[in-house]
Amino acid sequence: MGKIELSTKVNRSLSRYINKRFEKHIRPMLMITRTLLLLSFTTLAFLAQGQQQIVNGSFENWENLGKQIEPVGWNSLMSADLCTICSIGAAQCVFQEKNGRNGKGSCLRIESKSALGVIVNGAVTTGRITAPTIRPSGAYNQTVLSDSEFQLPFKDAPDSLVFWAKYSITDKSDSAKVSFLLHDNFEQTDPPRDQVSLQPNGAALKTFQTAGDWQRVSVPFDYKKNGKSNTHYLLATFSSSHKAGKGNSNARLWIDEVELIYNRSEQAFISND
Ligand SMILES: [Ca+2]
Repeated sequence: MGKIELSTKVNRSLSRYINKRFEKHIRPMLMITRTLLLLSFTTLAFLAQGQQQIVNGSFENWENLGKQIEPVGWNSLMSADLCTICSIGAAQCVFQEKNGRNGKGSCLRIESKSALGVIVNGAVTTGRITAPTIRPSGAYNQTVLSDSEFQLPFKDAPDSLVFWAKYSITDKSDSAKVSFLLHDNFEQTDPPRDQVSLQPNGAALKTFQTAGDWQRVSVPFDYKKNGKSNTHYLLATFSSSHKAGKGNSNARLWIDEVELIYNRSEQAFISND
């Protein structure tokens, strides 16, 4: 066997050996790396679509413990802007209930009351409750642009709002209410007090009861009026009596696990996978 023949044989054997090693060890590693990279990109694409959630939607975090207790991220009558007479009648309407919807953690309890002869609607809001006069129908909630305590900056466009609720009233004397308004860079009011507040970018509104027990409530966002772009804030409110100054002073509303659902992001995630 000549030197050249021997060298060719050795080269072939070496080449076969390298191919075998590549097939056995390197290729699987490359496949795994490729899969991991694909998964990372998919996850990044998924996150980039934005899935902003409500602050403290499970009501586990509370501040000003004691007389003026409020869930973190939310405001009640205790931090409201009230007329002098109204502030005399202002009562604690928002409480931390130890035992959340699933028996763990805590949840929010809102109570309607009777004060100075009128029904005080229990409420929490991401804005500020304002009552310029003692007339209940004049009260409203508002995003306050100059104070970060009374605003929830929000850029996304969720498809629906989902939460767990238990409501004590089962007859016609009262109903609970939820109102989530996505709005532009202005001081949205709820109920609307001006022309611009009448047309939020998106709204999830519902008046409801729960047959006295915990129920999962789902409310779609309606974007028909102004579309999904240009949202700057979310003015969110839960109330234990749906009509201003009316209803049942024994109304009790429990809320837990508030979540915003993004259908389109989930579909994009599935199709990319
Ligand atoms: Ca909870």
